[in-house]
Amino acid sequence: MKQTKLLAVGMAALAVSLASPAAAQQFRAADTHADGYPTVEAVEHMGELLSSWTNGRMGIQMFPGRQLGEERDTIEQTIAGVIDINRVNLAPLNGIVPETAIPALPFIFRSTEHMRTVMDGEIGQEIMAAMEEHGMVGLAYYDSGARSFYNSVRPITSPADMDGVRIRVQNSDLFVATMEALGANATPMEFGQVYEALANGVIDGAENNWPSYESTRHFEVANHYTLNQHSLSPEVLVMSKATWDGLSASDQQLVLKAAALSVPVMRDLWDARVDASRAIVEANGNEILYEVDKQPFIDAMAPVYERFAGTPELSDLVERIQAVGAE
Ligand code: BDP
Repeated sequence: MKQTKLLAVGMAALAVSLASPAAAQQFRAADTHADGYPTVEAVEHMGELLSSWTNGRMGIQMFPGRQLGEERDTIEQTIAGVIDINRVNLAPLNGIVPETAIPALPFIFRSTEHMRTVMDGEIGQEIMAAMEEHGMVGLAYYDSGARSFYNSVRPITSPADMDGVRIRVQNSDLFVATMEALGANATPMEFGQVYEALANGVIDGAENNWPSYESTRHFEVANHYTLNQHSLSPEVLVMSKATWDGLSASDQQLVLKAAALSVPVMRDLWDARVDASRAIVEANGNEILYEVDKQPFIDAMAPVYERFAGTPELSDLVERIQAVGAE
């Protein structure tokens, strides 16, 4: 009897160890977006690559939809080594890594092509390198389209229309300053709280790209969308430095390779999702201003550049970005 029991325990232990080899490493990954969002799918793709290359020794366990918290919390947990991989926008990193504010500056990029050329090149690498002393290792940049204003009060046709409008922004002083330079009242708030705040009238509006405006259903409670495209602030995929340091050099290379291969996957999914989201919002009958004169918005940004790119190093970075040739 005793022996049978021991045998059963032994068999069970064997089954567990076969199912999950002792050395298996499932990186815990966080994303504020729900299942099916392009960033979530891209990181899942990265996990499949890692797992197939290593026979399941490395992989990714994705926690989408804020299961591990809002972005500010997940960033803290990533730095602490509790979360291994985190996909966030650059904006909530602005207060931790000053260099990340530069690609998030309003109107710094001329186009998506310009943004991709900069972020995929030397400058993007430099900004990732700056994250390391803050406990994060940059793995890849993803697209985030263009952020534009939406609100429930009136169509925004010029900065004058922003006067006194209460706009939610990400947890970034840069975004607060951007709204204030336009005369709006900025309210930093976590992404997951915005729908309710819009619905209850605590705020009048927010700013985001097509897929976020649609997937959050903000478009149902904030009818006016103006495509002023003030920020192309990209998404970034980071690994906790604590996790990274625990990997062998060859595993680190595999992680980087899988992340790099997830970028074109993300971008294809993104382009399709932008079209799909736009179609949903248009079918809802929202008031969308496609063409807006950006110049008055750009002109109002001088104090923002002065404050966030004021040091010689950061203003040099701005100039180098502007000098990068792309459409
Ligand atoms: C979305 C980004 C997400 C941010 C969100 C926000 O993908 O990372 O959390 O905007 O506005 O576009 O908070």
